[in-house]
Amino acid sequence: MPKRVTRRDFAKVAGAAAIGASAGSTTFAGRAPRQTAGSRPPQTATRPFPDRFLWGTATASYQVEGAATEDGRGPSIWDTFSHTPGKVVNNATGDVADDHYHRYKQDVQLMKALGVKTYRFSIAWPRVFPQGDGVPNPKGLDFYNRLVDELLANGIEPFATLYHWDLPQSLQARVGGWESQDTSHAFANYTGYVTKRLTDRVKHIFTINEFGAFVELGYRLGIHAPGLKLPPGRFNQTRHNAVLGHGLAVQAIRARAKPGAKVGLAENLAVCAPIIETAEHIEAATRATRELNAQYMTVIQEGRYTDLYLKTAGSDAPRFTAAELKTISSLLDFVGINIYTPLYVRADSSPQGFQVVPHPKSFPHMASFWLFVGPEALYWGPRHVATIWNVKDIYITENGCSSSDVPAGDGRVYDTDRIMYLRNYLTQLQRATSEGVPVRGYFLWSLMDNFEWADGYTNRFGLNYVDYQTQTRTPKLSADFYKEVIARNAVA
Ligand code: GBH
Repeated sequence: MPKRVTRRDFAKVAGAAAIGASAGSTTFAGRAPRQTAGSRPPQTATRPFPDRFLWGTATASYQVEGAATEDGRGPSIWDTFSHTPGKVVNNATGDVADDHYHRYKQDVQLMKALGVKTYRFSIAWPRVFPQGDGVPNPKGLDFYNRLVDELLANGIEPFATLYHWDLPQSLQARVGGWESQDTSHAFANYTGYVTKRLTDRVKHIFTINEFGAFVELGYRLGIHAPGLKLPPGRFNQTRHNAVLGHGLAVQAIRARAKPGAKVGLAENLAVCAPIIETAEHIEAATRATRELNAQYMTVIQEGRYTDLYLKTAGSDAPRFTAAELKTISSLLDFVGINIYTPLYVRADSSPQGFQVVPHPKSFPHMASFWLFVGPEALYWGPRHVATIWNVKDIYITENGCSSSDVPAGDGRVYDTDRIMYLRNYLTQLQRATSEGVPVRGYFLWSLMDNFEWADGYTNRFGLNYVDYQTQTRTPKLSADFYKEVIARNAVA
């Protein structure tokens, strides 16, 4: 009796063949290519990105640096939160993370190997002002001076974010963090200090990363630092204080920057994709994008809260002055949007005129359960920003995904799912740029695996695999893919 081939056997054989092929198998060598239309190489050259498109990668201070108590760094709310048992998966902390504080030169070489032209990093406020305000700590800023110099020496343009969630713990303890406008003013002060010292070399500054994440998760849902669940009135005021901090920072940057420095923000816009691309659904998705970003991007762009937001909040609406709204909507030089997943919207007969359609249970997602695969987000996100607010310079400041990366026998990670995700998303981004949507660059999240906030080290987003025991970095297959995209300036 011949042995029955089970599904598992079949998968093994198929898997072995796949690895063989990627290692340069010669199985098909010597065979004359058949001259059919299908045997022509894929026409990627017809799907190029604009000239001088800026390809980059991104990270954030608390997620990669480690060195939590070195050179005078004060504690941040993420030190406190991650050291509170039960808040982060496996009680992981960013004490060491990727040890990037000590290994930044090696990490710049990883960027160089990819061929990226730019790198987006964030500055840890508590390194520069250990108490959040008061006496600065020049040794803390020195790290960023060294990093910037190393990047420039390797031909990589630095883009710096001033706030990626590591609020000085002292401000949280003394004034309640973003619950108080003292924090908004302290942020502007810190911003001015850094701007004066870095903008001779750093020409692109982002104020704040993702209001839509750190305010909501940290002050309403309690699953990020500082872990609060504020009632609606206090919470809406916290949202307002955060965008006010952004506006004050824009003014501080304008006042202290060296010539040629530009300012923007990096927001995780709620991107509404029309469920079907018809005029009525597109109109509904556009309206939904304005409304669902009312507390952050919309007020920053328009200088007013939407009627629907204020009406829905009722007596819990934030208190604000006309002068504050003017500050919040200070003109920006560019807009950065972090895009991972869309919301699917359709037109309906409700008063608001749209419905967000929930995902069915079978909707595919990446390793993070929230990361539904919706490549159209990278088309509709920048397109909405350009059409709704007439923005002329847009950057995709984050896009990428988590995969259940496991090193194979040869030590490499064959993350075909990440490549699938990236190829589909980049195809949609190219669709946008080919229609003239003014996207100037793209920062892939992330250069390497890192501390994924409340998920600890369980979800990996890197192009480079990090062995946290040895701090070894190994390029994944997706690093080869991204390198090819950059080299061709086209989807590979
Ligand atoms: C970005 O946020 C962050 O800027 C970056 O630091 C992070 O590493 C990266 O994404 C990957 O996650 O589990 O229900 O709490 C992306 C927007 C908003 C997505 C919060 C995850 C948490 C969902 N994030 N969301 S939940």
